[in-house]
Amino acid sequence: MTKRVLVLNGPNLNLLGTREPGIYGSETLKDVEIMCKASAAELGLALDFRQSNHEGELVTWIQDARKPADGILINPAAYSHTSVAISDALKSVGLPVEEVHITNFHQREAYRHHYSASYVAFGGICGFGKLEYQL
Ligand code: CA2
Repeated sequence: MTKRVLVLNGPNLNLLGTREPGIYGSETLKDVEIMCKASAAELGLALDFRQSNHEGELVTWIQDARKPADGILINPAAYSHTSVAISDALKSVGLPVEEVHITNFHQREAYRHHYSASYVAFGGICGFGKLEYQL
């Protein structure tokens, strides 16, 4: 049976490719979605790719993923460092979770060094740019 992956992107990732290209690169979120869908097609995965600027909406999507998804790939963006709600939702849904980050936030401001979502993820990678989503 085809495995279904829910790909979630947190706040401001809709701005990818439009601002701060020195940090986040010049590809847009649409480019990332196209790349992910191409990889998913090769691997025989079905992908549902979403972005929200709202913590509660991300929480609801995670809660609702139990039936329509087999796993979650998430870049919680700034909520990575603050959101107990997203962490709790990821834990409660009972699906395998992988956390990705475009930048190596360990080399950035101290307030980015704590991340709560990863307590739940089976793995997490950062610093490989948009390639991470494919990895
Ligand atoms: O490196 C990542 O993927 C981050 O999750 C990106 C978040 C940041 O808060 C995390 O510490 C690390 C920020 C996403 C904002 O994306 C923008 C894209 C273009 C222009 C401005 C923001």
